[in-house]
Amino acid sequence: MFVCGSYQFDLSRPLVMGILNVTPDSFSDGGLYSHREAAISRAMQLIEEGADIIDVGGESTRPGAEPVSLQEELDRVLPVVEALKGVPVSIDTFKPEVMKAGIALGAAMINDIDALQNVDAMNALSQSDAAVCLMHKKGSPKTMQHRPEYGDIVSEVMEFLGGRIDAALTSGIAIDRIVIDPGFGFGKTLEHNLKLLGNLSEFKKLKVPLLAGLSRKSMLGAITGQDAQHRMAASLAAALIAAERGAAILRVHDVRATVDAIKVWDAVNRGRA
Ligand code: 8Y7
Repeated sequence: MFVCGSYQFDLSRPLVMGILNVTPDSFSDGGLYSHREAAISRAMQLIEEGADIIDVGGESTRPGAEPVSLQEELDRVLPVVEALKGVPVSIDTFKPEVMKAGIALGAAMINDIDALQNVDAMNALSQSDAAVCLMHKKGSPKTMQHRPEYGDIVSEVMEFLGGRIDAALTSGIAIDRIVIDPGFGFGKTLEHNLKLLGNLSEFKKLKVPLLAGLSRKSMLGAITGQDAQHRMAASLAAALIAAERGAAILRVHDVRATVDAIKVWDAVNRGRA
């Protein structure tokens, strides 16, 4: 059982987490009001397409991205969280203030690319009933793609995540609220990413649900030669590979297509639709 605020998921099939970027570059029509409305209607569309959780992000964490001020991030994210009461919402943030304010407005999960390494972030979670995704990255979004090096990537990432699970448990976060993620593309070369995906089932040893974020990532561009707008087929292939290797949550842009792909995968595993 995965407990996410007031929601519970039995994980009998992989969950689909729909990505909702609330950044000016993700909606080209300007103004804060229309921008907000566009984000909310996009969230409703993702739910209608079958998303189990909506991951709302107000700051781009793509390689090379510039940081956003706290106030700007609060202004982008909180109205959307508030409008999505009754929907399982995750907030993609590493800022403790955004975590606290978002949880107070009903967010069920925090997706922290910093894996609660900030003490205030850890406290924000331990004083709540929200779930948390602990993600591995090497370096900061600005610098992480500058020649990342590992000995054995799978064991290094596992060791990090195991340590973060222990820290979260020690601070009082229940095990059924913790999810881990190897952080595809965050300080990893193509080879590193391929090794992590190929060996994803190793992470099951850590005994908490696994989240995989592969949707439209540059590793898929490197494999197929397709630009980000034309990576849906590659993303579906990657999502199914992750599911086959034990991913419990798939973080994706193309919700409807992923839900259909998972239905086929699940029907074959069960021997019935
Ligand atoms: C991931 C993520 C991004 C991921 C988790 C993108 C915020 C880059 N990727 N969070 N965030 N896992 N947990 O291409 O892989 O979506 S941003």
